[in-house]
This record gives sequence, structure tokens and C-alpha cells, in this order.
Amino acid sequence: YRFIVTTQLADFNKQVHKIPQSIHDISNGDHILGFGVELAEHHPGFHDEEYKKRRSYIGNLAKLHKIGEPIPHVEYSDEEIKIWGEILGKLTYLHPTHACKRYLDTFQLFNFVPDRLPCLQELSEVLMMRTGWQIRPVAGLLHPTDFLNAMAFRTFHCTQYVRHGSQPMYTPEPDICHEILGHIPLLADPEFANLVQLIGLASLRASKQEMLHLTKLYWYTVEFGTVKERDGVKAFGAGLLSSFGELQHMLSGEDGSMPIFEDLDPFKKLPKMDHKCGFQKRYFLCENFSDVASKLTAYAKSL
Ligand code: TIH
Ligand code: FE2
Repeated sequence: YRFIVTTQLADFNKQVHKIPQSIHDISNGDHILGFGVELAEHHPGFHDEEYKKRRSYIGNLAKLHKIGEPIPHVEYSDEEIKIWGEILGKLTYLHPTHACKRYLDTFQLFNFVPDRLPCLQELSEVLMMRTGWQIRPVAGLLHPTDFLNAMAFRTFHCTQYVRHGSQPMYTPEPDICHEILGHIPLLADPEFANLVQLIGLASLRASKQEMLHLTKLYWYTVEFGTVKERDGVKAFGAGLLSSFGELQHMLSGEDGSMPIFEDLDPFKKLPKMDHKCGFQKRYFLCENFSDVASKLTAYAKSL
């Protein structure tokens, strides 16, 4: 898996990076990293041929999508809807004590129910009305340059396939449950939506090294950020909010390894990202969204 990602990155970096002028200059299908059709050995669907076929079918639909057209509709199976319902049920039990207030507020807007997996098109329309963001479907983990650049144009790439049913409480790659329950609610919050765009704007002209740093900043805020609230540490990162297992780990270290919390300083070297070894060992703790935004702005200005 490491080898595949490294060679794919090397190929991509050889090409001259042209600064995109609009979302039309960014491809959603040319640079998908890792977890290809064959998946990786530690992926829970690695031995499941049916699962891989289904995941590729849904991924290929995404590749056909053109900006401005409605997102292709996926008819989810009863089994996929059951996985969604189970995740939703478990998370709604944990969110009141583990999720930040702003997430709990925006979550209310969507009326998610266990027996219907929402379609990305209707969610994209809600975001467009609230904050001017749109969703674009994608076949898998997109190269960070394309992924971050698209955020400059208020576009969030979302996978459409459902995680493997054997491990619903944690998946090593994004899936539609992660996108919907992790990212979508907070993208309807104007202050948060602007903060995400900030990272995207900073990425447009970033050097290779700055791009890696911005990817880490994205990772430790939008994916795994935590915030201080009156009654303790709460999650705002989507990787936390969509994973029952990781949310529990964040507060109780129930798997036997208590995580570390650190203040976020965008000017300091950030730890390597780990897509592979399960839960994060370290989370960055922020005061509030405006604090994150001003820190990111200061860093972006220095580029
Ligand atoms: N681990 C998350 C989940 O189980 O929902 C998904 C991911 C977040 C970030 C990378 S993969
Ligand atoms: Fe994500």
C-alpha cells in the first residue's frame, strides 16, 4: 500500500502543477490514491470480491460526473442501508457527549433517519443554500493537491460507496457514512465553511513542501480536530465524528492507549499523518473556530 501511494505521488509530482482557476480545472478521477480496486490488506473488505465489485461500480459512476450536473443517484441495497442505520444509531447515542455544540446544531438541519441513506445531490443543495458549498462525487481517496485545491472553490469531494459491514464503527478510508455524518453537517456552518475554504485558498499556490504541511493542517483540524468546551473536550473533526470507535478512544482511551492532546500551532512542524494504524495517538485541541481561523489565516499569509 505504501509503495503504491508513493509511486502514484511521484508520478503526479513529476507533472507541472498548473494553478487551477476554477473547479473545472480540477479532475475528480485522474489522481485517486491507494485503496484501488484491489484494496489494501488491512482494509476490512480485502477478501470480499463482491464488496470490491460494488465499490468499483459506485466509484466509476463518480468518475462520469460533470460539474453542474446532478450527482448520479445510487440505489443502495438493504444491507448498505442497514450499515448506515447502525452507524447513525450508535453515533446519535455518543454525539451529545462527544461532539462539539456547533455540530449538534447543524446536524439538526438534516433529519437523518436510519432506514434511508441520503443522496449526495440533496445534501449538496442544502449546503449550497446555507453556505454556497457544493459536493462533488469521487471514486476514492483523492490526491491532496486536488482535494485541497477544490476546497478553494467551495467544493467538497465525497465518496459514495458504503464501508464494509464487518467493521461499521471504524473504517480506514472515507466512505459515504464518513462524508455525511462527519463532514456535511459542519459545512452548513458559515464560520466553519469559511475556515475550510481558507486551507483550500492557501493550497492554490503552495510549494510541494507547503502542500504537505497544509495537508497535515487539514488532517489535524477538519479531520481530527478537537475543541475545548465548558464541559470538556469535544470533537469537530469528521474522522472522529463518523467513527464510534474513534470517538470513544478520544475520551476514554478504552482500547488501552490514552491519546495526547496538544495546542495547535500551524507554524510548528506537525506529526506525520497515519492513514493506516487505526486510531490517532495525538489530537490537536483548539479554543474555538475563530481561533482556528485566525491561526490558519496567519499561516496562509506567511506563504
Ligand atoms: N475512520 C473514519 C471512520 O471510520 O468513519 C473514516 C476516515 C477518516 C479519515 C480518514 S478515513
Ligand atoms: Fe474526511
